Order: sequence, then structure tokens, then C-alpha cells
Amino acid sequence: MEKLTDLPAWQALLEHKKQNENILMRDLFTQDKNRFEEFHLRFHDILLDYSKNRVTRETMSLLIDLAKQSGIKDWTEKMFSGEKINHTENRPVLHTALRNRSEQPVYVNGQDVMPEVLSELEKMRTFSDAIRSGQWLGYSGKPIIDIVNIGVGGSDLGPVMVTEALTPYGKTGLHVHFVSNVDPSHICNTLRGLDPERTLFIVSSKSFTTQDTIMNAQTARDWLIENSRNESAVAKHFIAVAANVEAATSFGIEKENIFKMWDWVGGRYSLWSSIGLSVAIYIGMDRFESMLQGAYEMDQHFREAPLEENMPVILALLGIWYNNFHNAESHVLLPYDQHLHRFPAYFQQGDMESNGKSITRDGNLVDYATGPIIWGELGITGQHAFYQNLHQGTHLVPADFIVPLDSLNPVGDHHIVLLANFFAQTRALMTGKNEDEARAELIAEGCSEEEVERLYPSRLMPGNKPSNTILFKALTPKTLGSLIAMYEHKIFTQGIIWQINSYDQPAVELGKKVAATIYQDLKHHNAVENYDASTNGLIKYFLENSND
Ligand code: G6Q
Repeated sequence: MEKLTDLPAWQALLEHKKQNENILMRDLFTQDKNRFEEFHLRFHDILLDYSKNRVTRETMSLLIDLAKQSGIKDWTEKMFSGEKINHTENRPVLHTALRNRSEQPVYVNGQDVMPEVLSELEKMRTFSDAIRSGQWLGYSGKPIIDIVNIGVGGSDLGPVMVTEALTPYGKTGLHVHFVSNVDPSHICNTLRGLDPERTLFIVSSKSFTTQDTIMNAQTARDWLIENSRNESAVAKHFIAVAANVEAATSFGIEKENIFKMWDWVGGRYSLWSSIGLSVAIYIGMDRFESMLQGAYEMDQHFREAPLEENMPVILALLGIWYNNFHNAESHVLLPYDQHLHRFPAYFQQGDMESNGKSITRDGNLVDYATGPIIWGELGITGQHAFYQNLHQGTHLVPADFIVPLDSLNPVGDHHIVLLANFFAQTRALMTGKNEDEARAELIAEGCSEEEVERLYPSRLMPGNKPSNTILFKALTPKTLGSLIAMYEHKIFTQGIIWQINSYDQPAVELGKKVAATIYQDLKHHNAVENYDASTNGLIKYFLENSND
């Protein structure tokens, strides 16, 4: 594998950056009235405008060369066709098979996985229909009205994000709760007020060994048994989603109540499997499948569209341009849609757990930056909080603005006020405010000459802050599916270019192991000497001063 920084396109980009050090987007827009036409893409009802970036036609063409020289098209085929591209775990990466709406088989070790995938979807349909229609009855013969998904990380963030995003499509009278934190307050606060006769628990854990999830599930089971005084109630109130079916069975969950997933689906990509069961129950299986359809269509686009017209590839390349050639250390996601309030958190995991790596596929330490810090918040909330830093701070923070054309709750002028704010922000980030404008503004405010002189520097905005705009018609299950898949493929593309494995998570596993050992020390009040002085001291202090 040729070293990334030795690729001709990488070298050409370095040179190009040097030649265009002082490029101003403001000037680019003045020089080219058609800039929007040239730098935007459309895919069904999604529009990506990337004209507000520090790029010229030449920059884009060099970035496309980089994608080509990194073998993106070949790697894409390897992923879709089930090659074991997660080489450290020796597994294929096939979340795309979960939403494969074609008749095409997908092979893992010579076996077509599609019949199993489809049969699991059918099982989800039967089960979600039974809950929604009130046919599934709890131990005392009452229908279910509260669903509690117990899971963490990849077994939580996706279902939470989608449930929130698709609230307008949820079944009235059905409430979905999510418990992820092993902090007892999370499960206790959730259980308070729930009716054990009408509550269903979905224990979502691929490994079914994650301590946080198993402990929360045990507490929920104790609560159920204590309140029902009936051990057999568990069969009517506990469902599991697991790849480790044996562990779920030994937890006491009936075999027919276990939904399957596979080791070729990564936790943070598992939303499309039965990990999405809580979503399917809430919005109904037809809508869940429409989300799969949206993702499938984006998969096809990613697989087939030329690199120049490929939304995930363009987003990935722009990210690399800032990350590696402008030293931007973070990237912010800014949805202007209340329903997308968990979207940044979801892709914080999706991106940072996938591309926060520093060892290349052939085992070398990288000497370039890989995945940036992904963060974000609802855009409009951010405007009243951290946008100050985006405009006038000292860091370069490329941004994605994610915006619906239509609100799902059209009331008065709310939506156009929201959109006015979004349009204003991307423009202001790009243009900034120069000395003449700052002075003119102060004069218009009635400032004296002396005040203008004193105050104008603090009003200066450097501008030239890059942003992508992702507009879509309205947040439907299908559009959401496409948006999620778009970001998944962006992450894939960047991982390939950075030559890392985006699909393992050794540090997550490290956390689980270290905590399990220390848990034993705390539980047995061990006199710890075997850690560093700080950890020993803190544990000792805890043991002496806590009520636990
Ligand atoms: C995701 C990560 C991680 C994982 C959780 C839960 O890709 O590996 O977030 O999803 O640690 O794991 P289980 O589903 O096995 O409980």
C-alpha cells in the first residue's frame, strides 16, 4: 500500500494549498456568478450546496484524484460484496445488506445472508404489529403502552436519534424510553411512573455482555418480578436483540423472544437491524422499511454515481481538505430541525469511533491527522451559544447545516424565521465583516467618530468560514434513511483515504475491560496498590468516603 502522503494527488494538494493560501470565498463568489450552479448536487429531495467552501474547480479535481488514487471505487465494491474489510476482527462490513431492497444476494463465507435478513425483518413486522395493535398482552392481559429500550452506545444512540427524529410519525399513546446509563438514576427515573403490567423491555446488546446494559436489565427484571409477584411475567415483558443468543437465553429471555443480529454489523451501524425494533414498534414497520429504502437508494447512489457527483464522496473530500490541509481539528453538525436534536450525538459516535484511529491498515503509525472531533447541536440553539466562536474565534471549524424546506408542524411564521436564521448564518460565516462594513454599521447606530474608531476592531469578522448546506424537503423516514447512509459513506470514504480500519473499536473494548477489573476492587473493598498513585489514591478515597 502506497503511503498516503506519497500519493501524487496528496503532494499536488499540498502545493495547491500553498499557491492558494489567501483564497477568499467572498472573491470566488464575486468572480463566478454561477458558483452555486457548479458546486451543488441533488439526490432525490436532498440538495447539497458546497459552494461556500475554500475550493476552486482545481481543488475539487485534485481531491477527486486523491479519491481515485486511494482506490475508493474498489474498496466500495469490497464493502458491498462482503469482503472482510474489517481486517482486525476478520469480518465483513455489511450494514448495507440490512437495507438491501434488491433481489441481489449478499454472500458471507459463501452463504447468502439475505434470506436471514429478510426473515428477521418479517419477525420484526409480526412483533411490532402485535404490540401496536394491542394483540400482545402483558402478564395480566393488558396491552403494552410503554417500551423501554435498554442498551448503550451503538445499541442506543441510533434508536434514540431516529425515534426523536420521527416523533411526528409515532403511534399516539405509545411511549418509548431509552435507558443507557449504568448510573442507577437513569433506570430508576425511567421506571418511576411506569405500569409493570403494560411495559415491555427490549434488551439491546450485540454482545449481551456489556455490564451497563446487563445491570440495567437485571434491575428492570427485579422491578417487574417484585411488582408482578410473578416470575413468569418475564416472558411477556422481556425481548432481547443480540448476536450472542446464548447469553440472552441464559439471562432468562425466551428463545422466541430473541431477535438476531450478526457479527458483520458494527454496533454503530446496527440501527438497520432489529436493534431498530423500538423504532419499528413506534413508527410501524412500513415506515421503518421506508427508512431502509431511503438508505438503500443512497447506497446505490454512493456505489454508482461518478466521484464528482457523489454526495458522500464530496463531503468526505471536503472534510479531508480542511482536516489535512488546513489543520481544522473539528467539524460541527448543525441541524435546523428540532426533530434532529440527537443527530450530532449519533454521528459523533459514528464518526469518532470509526475514524478516531492512528494505525494504518498495514500496521503503521500515521503521520497525518485522521478523524476530526465531531460535535454539534441544534443550529438555532448554537446561534445563541457557541456561534460567537465560529465567527470570531481562532479555530477553523467547518460546518454542515442540515435544513428542511418544510416543517412538520407549520405554524405561523416559525419556520421561515428559522430558515432566515440559517440563511443568514452561512452567508455571514462566508462573507464576514470588513473594516468599511464595521465602521458603516457603527455610524448607522449613531456612534461618534471617536466611538467608531475605538469599537470597529471588535466588530470585524474574518469570514471565509466554510460550510456545507444539506437541504431536504421534509423529514420523512425515507429522507432520514438517505441522510444517515450519506454520512455513513462519508465516514467510510475518509477511512479508506486515511488507510485506517473504520470498523473496529479497540478503545471501547479497553474501557469495558478496565472497568470490569476495577469493579471487582470496589465491590470487595480491595486495598488497591496495583494502579498508578493517582488511581490508587482516588479509589482509596472513594472506599473511605462513599456510602457504597
Ligand atoms: C459501537 C461500539 C459500542 C457498542 C456498545 C454496546 O460500534 O462498539 O458503542 O455498541 O458498547 O455494545 P453491545 O451492543 O455489545 O452491548
